[in-house]
Amino acid sequence: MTDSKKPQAQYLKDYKAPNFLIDHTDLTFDLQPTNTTVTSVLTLTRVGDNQSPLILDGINLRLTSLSIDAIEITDYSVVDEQLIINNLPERCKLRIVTEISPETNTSLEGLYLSGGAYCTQCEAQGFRKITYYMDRPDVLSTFDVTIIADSRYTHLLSNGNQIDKGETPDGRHFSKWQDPFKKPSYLFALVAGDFDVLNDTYTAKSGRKIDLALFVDKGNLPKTPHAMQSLKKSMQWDEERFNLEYDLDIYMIVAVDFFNMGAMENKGLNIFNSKCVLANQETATDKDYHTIESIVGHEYFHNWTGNRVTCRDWFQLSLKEGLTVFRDQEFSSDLGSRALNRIDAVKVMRTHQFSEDAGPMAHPIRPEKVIEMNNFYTVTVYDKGAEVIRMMHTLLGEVNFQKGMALYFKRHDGQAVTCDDFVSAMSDASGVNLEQFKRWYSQAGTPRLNAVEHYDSASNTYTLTIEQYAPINQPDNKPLHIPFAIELLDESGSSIELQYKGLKVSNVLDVTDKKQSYTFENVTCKPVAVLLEDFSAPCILTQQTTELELLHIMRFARSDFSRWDAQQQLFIKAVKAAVNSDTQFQLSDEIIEALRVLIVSKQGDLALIAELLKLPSFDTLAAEFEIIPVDEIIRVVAQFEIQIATSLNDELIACFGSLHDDGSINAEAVAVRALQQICLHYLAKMPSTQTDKFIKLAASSSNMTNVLGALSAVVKASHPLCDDLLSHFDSQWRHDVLVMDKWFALQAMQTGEDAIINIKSLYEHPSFDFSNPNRVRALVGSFSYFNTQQFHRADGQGYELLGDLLVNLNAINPQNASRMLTPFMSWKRYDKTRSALMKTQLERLSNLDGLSDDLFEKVEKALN
Ligand code: B3K
Ligand code: ZN
Repeated sequence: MTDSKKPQAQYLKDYKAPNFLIDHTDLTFDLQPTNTTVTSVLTLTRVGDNQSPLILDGINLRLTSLSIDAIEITDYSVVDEQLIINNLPERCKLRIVTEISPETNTSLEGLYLSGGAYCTQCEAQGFRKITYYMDRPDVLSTFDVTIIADSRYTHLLSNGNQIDKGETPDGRHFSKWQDPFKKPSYLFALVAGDFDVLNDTYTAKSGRKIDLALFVDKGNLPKTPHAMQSLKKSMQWDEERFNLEYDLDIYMIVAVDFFNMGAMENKGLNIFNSKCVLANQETATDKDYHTIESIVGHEYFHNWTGNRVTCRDWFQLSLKEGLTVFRDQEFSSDLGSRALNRIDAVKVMRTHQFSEDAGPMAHPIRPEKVIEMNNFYTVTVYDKGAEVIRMMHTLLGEVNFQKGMALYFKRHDGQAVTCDDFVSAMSDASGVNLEQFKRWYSQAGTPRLNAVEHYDSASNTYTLTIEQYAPINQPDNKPLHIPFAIELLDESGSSIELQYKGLKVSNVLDVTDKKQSYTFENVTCKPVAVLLEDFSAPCILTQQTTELELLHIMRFARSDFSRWDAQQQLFIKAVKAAVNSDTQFQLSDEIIEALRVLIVSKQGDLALIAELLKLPSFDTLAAEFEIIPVDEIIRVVAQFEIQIATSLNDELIACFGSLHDDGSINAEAVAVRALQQICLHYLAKMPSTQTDKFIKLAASSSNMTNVLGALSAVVKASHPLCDDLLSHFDSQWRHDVLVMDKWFALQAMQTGEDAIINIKSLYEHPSFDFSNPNRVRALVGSFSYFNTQQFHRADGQGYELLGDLLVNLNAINPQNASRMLTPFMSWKRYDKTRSALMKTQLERLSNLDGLSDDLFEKVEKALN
């Protein structure tokens, strides 16, 4: 690529306010598969100096007419992806007519026709694929939208309220929508299709009645009640916890099969990936039910955090995403188990976010340089962004945090603002100084903390010294403001009150310096310290803790999250010791005994026990090594699992046999299934008549969680029942693509010499489709993320499989391709043979003709 052809980066520091406002946008769509006409009338006001031209963004548009105040003009230029018009009056109406081809748009961005429905996706910069526009989030406009289509598209939907509908003289029909709230173009939506509809209503706290409508493909109505319930719960929760009420008279959700992400929060008209809406007990797992509730909540919560107050520019994405993830996590925690939700969130941080932060795509939660914005919808912006909001919540407390939220809306409702504006509202409302805290927004990388403890029995004092280090890949980072929560346990497992100078003090230490010490008095015995309780900051902590101390924490910490965390540390320590040892290494008797107690006593939340029994994921373990010892980690984990399965075989059988769920999706039944599933995971490794019976029982259940638990257990154990059960599942579910995704994901986990050939042959399976992101992610995504043994084959065939896919996907759907590339980003962390093979695939992409901006940005970063 020559330099002039290289995609250009945008920088946060170059932000300039717009020269024009778009007071109103009037759009008319005449929908046709390959030649949809879009007529756009923009009411413009100049706000910049009168020399400045109007610059509109547009990609793949055929411009057919351009007029100002009803007079056709020719004095304009189209340069690259911009339409430039000079000498516009201070106020005018600009009419633009363009044509687009939704049917051939496979990028699933802009307006596209897939699965029999027209649908849009405009965030971040997809609106420019629909018409010429100031496609930036700080240009807010009211919208009127008219949709004209053939009558087989029975539902014609857009944002806001429907104000007209009828027939056209040529036998087609139309619908007209008006959105009274000003919004940026990325929140625009249009859907045209033939759907079944679930209608409901919600009465808001104020007494206002709101219509709710859920649109799904014909025949799917029985799978909609859970999503509708989730929506109503979200509306109620946001009123109760955040004092926020819905603002329009109708809230619509449409489920479509072809969608790049989970869902999109378009004003009044959310568009969802069907896998994030549709569920019944036979087809969806408990995890699916949880995900649906959380995503429905997430999109709903965006109505205030994202839509009413939006981002000034895309560098501020975490303003809405970090905050909204925090809100959806709190929603799930208030409605379900706080500990399990925290465990899930921390797993995401430790497996995906830490690795992103340590690799070539490392960026602060507010990035400073971007080539393709779609590449920045990352675990860093979303999940680390949510951790940053959570830290503010910890520093301020719930009452002050809510005061901060109220001030934020009072100041900025209807505006496009920055992350700094949010922090200012939090700080002004609470009186807490957050100046140093703001560094979390501008510094990339995971901070490392080292904790050193000292107990002085003569003075009964306990001193904790915390030192913070810049991440290895970000050596210039300055010390951060870190809320560091602790608990001290005595020998009997009771919590010791924290005292200093005779007074009780907070358990959240304000760490601000590079090195700081904290002394606590009246500590009458050497305590066992629970550090970074509840993962109070997204950091990597090192501390010298013995196995006995970790077992003590696992038993007695007041935070269930920290109990789980201690258990993870026990496993991690054991794996590391085993990897570094030449001899056969075993989990200690004490660890096995602790697991035995958990299974036998079954005390407390069974879902938590299930988590406590799981070994850490490959990625969590890999993070512990500079160069990832792939074969050793796989070997040691397999060895430990066999050890657990053998030593606790009787207990696991008894535990599985003693558990019964009532088939519902309440928390107790979900927990029972979770514990049964982990029992089966171990039991499948020790085939016996008894365990085969359990496996067959679960596999024939009418509950998908049980079925998938059995299938996953047999696949991972290469159990003799594996082939039969998989082929039965295929014949049973071929009619349901979403269920077949589970089957593809199971197939992707196969090991054995022919695994690669077998997986490739599934591209020919009637349910597979390269243009559908769900299918591609189910098969190839599961393979490259989770089938470590085959993906990292030393002969490079696993890498080649992913490389081939990316070459293919680059032309079909660059956004999906770029997401699928991620496993290659950490190529430098593998041994010489593997890293050279991965690099070859990256170079192959780098030399590809027509490489998309999405892939270019990541490939270039990876190789440099
Ligand atoms: N805001 C959308 C994500 C858009 C992704 C664009 N590539 C969904 C969400 O975070 O709620
Ligand atoms: Zn979001």
